This record gives sequence, C-alpha cells and structure tokens, in this order.
Amino acid sequence: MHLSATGIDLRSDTVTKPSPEMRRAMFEAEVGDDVYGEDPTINRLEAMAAAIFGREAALFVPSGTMGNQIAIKLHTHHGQEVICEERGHVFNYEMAMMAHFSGVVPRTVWAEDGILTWQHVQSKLKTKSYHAAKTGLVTLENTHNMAGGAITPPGIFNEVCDQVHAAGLPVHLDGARIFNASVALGIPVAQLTAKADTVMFCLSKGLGAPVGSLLVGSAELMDRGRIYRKALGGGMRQAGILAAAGLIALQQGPQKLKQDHANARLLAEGLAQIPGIKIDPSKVQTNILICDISGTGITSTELSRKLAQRNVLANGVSPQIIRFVTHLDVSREQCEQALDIIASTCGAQAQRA
Ligand code: TLP
Repeated sequence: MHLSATGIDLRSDTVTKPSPEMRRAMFEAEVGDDVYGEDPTINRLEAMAAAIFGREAALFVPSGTMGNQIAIKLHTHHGQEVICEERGHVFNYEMAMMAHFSGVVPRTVWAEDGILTWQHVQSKLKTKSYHAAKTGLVTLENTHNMAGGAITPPGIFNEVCDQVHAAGLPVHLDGARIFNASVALGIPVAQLTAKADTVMFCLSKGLGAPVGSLLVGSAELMDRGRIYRKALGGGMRQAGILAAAGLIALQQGPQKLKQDHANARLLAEGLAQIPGIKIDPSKVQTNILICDISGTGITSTELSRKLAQRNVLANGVSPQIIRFVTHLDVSREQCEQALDIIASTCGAQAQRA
C-alpha cells in the first residue's frame, strides 16, 4: 500500500526532508566528476567524515546498504560466513546481497537487545576446518534498529573487536545510527568505533540529509572500496550536489538528535499505558520504538492502516510488532497527538472485541 507522506510520519528517520539551508547549499555546490575523484564537495565531505571518525579515508556512497555491502566484499572471500545478529540489517534488509555480491552466508546469533557479546560471537566463530565454512567477518550494528535502537555498551563492543582481531578476523560496524549512540552516551563517534576495521554511517537518517552514507576505514580499504562502489553502480559523477547537504547534516545533525530521543521516550511512556501494547520505556535509549501489539487483537498491518486513515504513519515489522521512529520532522506536539490517535484507535478496537 502506498501511504501518503503527509501527517505524522513515524515510519522511519529516512523520511526527513532537506532543510532550506541544505537546498541552498545543494543549489550552490561546486561539483566535478567523482569517478575521477574531482568533485570538491564530495572530497570535502569524505575528508570531514574521515577526520570525525579518526580514520585515514572515507568513501561517499548513495546508501547505507551499499556501504555495508562494499565492506562485506572488502573483508571476505566467496564461501565464507559472516557472523551477525539475527535481526541485523545486513542479513534481513539488504536483499541477500552478501550472498549475491560477496558469495558469503550469514551465520546469525540471537542476542538480547541485539547486543552481540564476545560469548555470542565465539559460539559461532570458525577458523580453518575441513568440514565447515570459515568465518570471514563479524558485523555489529549500533544502534540496533530492530532491537529498538539499542546501544551496544562500549566495553562489550571493544571486547568483541579485540577478541575477533585476536582470532585474525576483521569487524565491520553497521553504524547507520552511530551518532544516535554517540549523543545518548556523550561519547564521540571516533572513540565509540575506533576498534572496528570499517564503519558505515548514514547521513540520510536522523542527521537529515536527503541521500547518502559514508564508509570509513584505512586508505587502502577505501581505495579498493571505490572499485566495488563503481561495480555496484555507485559512481555518481557530479554528486557534490548531494554531498553539500551531507556536509550540513554531518555538522549540524548530531546536536539535534537529543530531541528525537526525548520524543521517543515520551512516545514510549505513553504507548506503555495503552492496553494491549507492550514496550519497556526504560529500554528506549535513542529514536526507535519496537512495540509488541499482540494484546490489541489486531495485526500491525491493520493497525498501520487504521492509523494512516488518521494521518499517523508507522510500519509493521511482523504481524505482532510495529515500529515507530522519531526524527527531525516530527515535533513533541505531534508525538503527543500521535499518542492520542494510537490510544483511541486501539481503544476502539478493544471495545469492538
Ligand atoms: N533502515 C531502514 C529500512 O531498511 C529498515 C529503516 O527504515 O530503518 N543499516 C541499518 C541499521 C539501517 O537501519 C538501514 C536502513 C540501513 C543500514 C540501510 O540504509 P539505506 O536505507 O540507506 O540503504
């Protein structure tokens, strides 16, 4: 179903629209052919991202999916396994590209709040064997989207990286929303992610850019990554027009995330009061809410449809689970309105049951 993108859009933080300042910067952007490395605005964005993450280099890519898949390709060989959390984005929402493009299979492990510890990873890690595929890479996701925006505690993250490195293997971080974790913890992204070999983060989610993500890591990896980006159709030529908005997102976006987190907490506290909806507000650390609605007696598809009729948009994850995401383009007042609408929609359903 195509939902109208008006009203209170809690489907994702990907729906944010570029600000007037971004549109102006896009209009005025200096551009060149990025496949030749000649787009000054992209070069500036890549240099800024590398500096913020304390890395040698960065690579601008059109999407988080492409950034993750380039990283998987860089770190693995055909016939290997990639360890990831069972609800991880690289496994569930990237069109099986790790198999398609890199010839590897996911080896998943379920972890409470999506937080992979060394114990989880160790239980799946395989080195040389004459019987089973070898592990090629471990991927972590911070914050974890489908685990409700959960943050991996830095100590756990660092231990996984140290141990995986000691086993001779690399770690890639899907840090699509790493700035959310950074703002919530009050720890700079460079410090939070230092031990991962590569990090992908998105400009086009809570930071508010219309398009774009970056992969950061060593100069050698990013140089090879450029080849895979071209192979995937990501050589975007005069894409400085996009990078211009990305620069503003990177400079100004992080400080706005606090409000998204406060709005998410408000929503969580309200949702927890609605009969039939299960969510633990104390677990909502960032901007994503994953709610079990099995007690309402309707499926997420039905609830989404009923809410959309009243101009509140939210996506189902499974028949019992619905997701709400806060972002720049929903205010606190709109979250309060959304709560009233969700409560009355679920209440009307309860009366009918
Ligand atoms: N996530 C989207 C959907 O694909 C689910 C969303 O609405 O949340 N890593 C993580 C953790 C993500 O949440 C996403 C997007 C990506 C990677 C991919 O980014 P894009 O959409 O730019 O390819």
